[in-house]
Amino acid sequence: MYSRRKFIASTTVAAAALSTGFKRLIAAEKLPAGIKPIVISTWDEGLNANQGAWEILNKGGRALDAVEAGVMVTENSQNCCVGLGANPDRDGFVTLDASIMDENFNCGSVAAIERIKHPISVARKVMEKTPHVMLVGQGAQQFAVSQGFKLEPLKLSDDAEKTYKNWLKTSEYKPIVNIENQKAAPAKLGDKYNHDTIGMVALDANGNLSGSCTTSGMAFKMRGRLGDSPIIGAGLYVDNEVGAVTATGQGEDVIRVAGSHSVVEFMRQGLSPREACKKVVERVAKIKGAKAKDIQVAFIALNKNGEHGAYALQKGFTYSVCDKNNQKQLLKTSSYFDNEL
Ligand code: SD4
Repeated sequence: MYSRRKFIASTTVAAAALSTGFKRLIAAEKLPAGIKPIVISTWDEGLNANQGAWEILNKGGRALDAVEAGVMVTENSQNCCVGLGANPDRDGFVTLDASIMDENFNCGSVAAIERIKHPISVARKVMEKTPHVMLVGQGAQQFAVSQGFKLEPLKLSDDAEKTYKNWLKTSEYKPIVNIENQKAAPAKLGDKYNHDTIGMVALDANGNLSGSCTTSGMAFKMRGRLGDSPIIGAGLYVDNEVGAVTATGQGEDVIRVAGSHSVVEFMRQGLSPREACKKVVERVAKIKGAKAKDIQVAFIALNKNGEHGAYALQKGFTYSVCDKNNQKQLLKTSSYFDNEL
């Protein structure tokens, strides 16, 4: 429980950060919660994405529409590598994965889709227009075209091309912990190498939850590799009676523990969003043993009451929150290793 004194202190810090326009990291555990509507999303890029969602939530709109519009901001962005500007797989193709889920267990996803600017919107069409949950590869692309999506040119962005050429010199596949928040690329990789995923969950004014996740997956992955993001229950899960969760980090290790679904189940048992995320991260750490040090896995969770929390394996994970009191909050989370809070 938050004391009134702590509540005032933390809102004041957040308001001060806002009024000065200063992007300030706030410890998630010190924040009040329980406000609706609200949207939260992964990493610093979530600050911008949340604005897209907020335009809808603020007018009393549906969480589903908000989480689609929110991550489209990131898919559109020139400043990060979600979407067609992203780094390619090891054969030089940008392949995108996305998933979406509403308040009624309706869900849709696309995986390894190419030349489509907004995979999240194709995922929504899969959910709404087909009897299926998931379409992959060429079939997903054909479906997108049949729904009026334009095929974009088969060309890497200038940044991705440069990064890919650098990578080809060694062709070493090695995920980098927290690469999403590194503004400067590792020298050997190129100039711009700072994001590949955004996950978002929202609670609307009517008390309904929805979630979305969109990614280019791990840079230089094997052709055909899928991570957790398009897999319902792994990268994203929503149970409108309980909460909504999304994941980021090394997808293989999120899939292994049915990550987002597991977090929802811990919340169902009465754990707070943060505690539920922590349980699943601890499970990943146990399974990975000594190798857990080399990877990042993180979850963000929002429950039916608008309380939110997150937890990561490694320090350095951030998530972004937007509600009527604080439009642009960036929260740092505690972590399994080197707990920083
Ligand atoms: C994947 N989970 O494809 C994604 C990658 C990610 O921030 O989240 N990166 O495995």
